[in-house]
Amino acid sequence: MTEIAKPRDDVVKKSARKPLQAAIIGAGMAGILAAIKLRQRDIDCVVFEKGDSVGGTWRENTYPGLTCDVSAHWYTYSFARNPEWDSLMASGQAIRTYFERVANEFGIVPLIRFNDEVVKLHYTDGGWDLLTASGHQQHFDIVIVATGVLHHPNIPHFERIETFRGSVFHSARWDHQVELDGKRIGVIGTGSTAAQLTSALVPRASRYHLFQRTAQWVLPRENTPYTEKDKARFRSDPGALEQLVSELRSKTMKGYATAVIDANSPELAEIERICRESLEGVRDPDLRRKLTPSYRAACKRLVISDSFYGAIQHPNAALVTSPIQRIEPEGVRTADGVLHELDVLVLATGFKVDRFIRPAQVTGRGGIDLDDVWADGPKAYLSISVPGFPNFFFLNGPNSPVGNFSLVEVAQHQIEYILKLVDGIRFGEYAEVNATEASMQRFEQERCEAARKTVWVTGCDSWYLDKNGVPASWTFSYDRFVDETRAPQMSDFEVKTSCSQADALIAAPQ
Ligand code: N01
Repeated sequence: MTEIAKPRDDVVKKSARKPLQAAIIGAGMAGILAAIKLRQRDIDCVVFEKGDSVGGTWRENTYPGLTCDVSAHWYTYSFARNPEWDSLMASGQAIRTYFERVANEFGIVPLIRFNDEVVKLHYTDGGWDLLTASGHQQHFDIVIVATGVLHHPNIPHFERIETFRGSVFHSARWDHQVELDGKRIGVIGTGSTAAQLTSALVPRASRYHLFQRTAQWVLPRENTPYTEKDKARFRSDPGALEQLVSELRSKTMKGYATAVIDANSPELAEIERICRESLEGVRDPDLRRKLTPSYRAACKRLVISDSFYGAIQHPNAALVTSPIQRIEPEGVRTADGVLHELDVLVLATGFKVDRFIRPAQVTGRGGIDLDDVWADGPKAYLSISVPGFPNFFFLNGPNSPVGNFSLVEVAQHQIEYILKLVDGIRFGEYAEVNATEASMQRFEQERCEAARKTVWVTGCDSWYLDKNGVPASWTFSYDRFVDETRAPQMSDFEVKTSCSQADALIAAPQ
């Protein structure tokens, strides 16, 4: 039987603690979390943030209609619940404000080096030499990568896009100087972003064009507001709030978590039924046909919206399904020869999801390059540790649970696990720790095997799939994720003691 690491605080005296310096890369939801948790253990840390404020994806995305389609109370740190959420699903701005507030209240902001992108990390002398774009160099004992998944905009090549006379930008690079009211607006893409944009922009545009390459399944969900009475109850009764979080979690988990990992499950059939029923509400049969996906529901990430179908049926709106041929000065020319004249063109074309810490150059033990290790795609044991990269941990790393889950909760499970590994360093049990090659291989084999049953491989293209067509996600049950991240199985890790630790052992009185 494999042994389970014990909680170190219970078994090792405080005097045995080794002072550690940690680097956290990214000051988004996961980076703020890591900083709070490390500071609670008196571990010194510096947070490196390439932007000028905290919030990560909630700082970068500011597009009209931005809402988190995961319920707000579930998308909240368990140690900093927020009775003030206005509705079931919160706006992007409200979420950004929440993370800013938490970072301030927990004293994290002074630990952050803003506008300083990490460009190089090199493992040497039992720790990491870090270099930033500004030339700052520092040595750290551990590194926690919290750079997010949906971070680097995917900007496809559209022929002659540079000739467009109007304004063009990616959804995650919104240009707030551009006037929208009364304008002819085009949006390329039909993912979660485009669906939210459609609901927000149709009422404002003089004419709205949605350029669809693939129809999406849309799950309706009403964004119920919380009343002042609800909020007062959540403020005065934390138990009631926890009960609500638990209900919100189990509602999603019961249906969605099973549906995605088992394409033959009744849960998936039920999701499909609800989506179809909602689609039936589209009155024009031709529009309904165009909006009907030809693949299984949840194969791509489910779009959650109860306003998208209403918006796309508005007299101002047009769903364009003829492929985009090129961009012209006046607008978008499609393969059927039609020119769709536009003032504003938004690329809601998603993200490059295989970057993680990159483009930073990362070299581990013996000079191995992370780019080479990941030549076939990013991989990490339990999404957390990579063989050959000691004391280097990911939050929401490669193949972590993604989709319609709360990534806040996912990151909380992962940080607690990482802290147990860090405790081994802190209390002098070892100086270096990383997953073994064998555990990494076994995990990957099992993960790829489990992928065969998932809905993600049932015949659609999506950002869940890596370049080999394997889901770049957690392909097991969510329960297994919770279980496996409870505590490290130390036989899956390679540990090394430092020379000074070995000396101390020799010199220790018998
Ligand atoms: O991006 P996407 P997104 N020509 O990758 C199309 C999270 N999120 O920004 O399907 C024409 O889903 C592409 O077409 P196709 C969430 O996890 C969360 O919308 O490949 N079209 C597709 O329609 C989500 O999944 C919230 O045929 C092109 C679209 O662009 C993730 O972010 C809100 C094209 C890209 O869809 C990404 O969502 C918003 C081309 N050359 C986002 N290239 C929450 O509420 C691409 N497309 C939590």
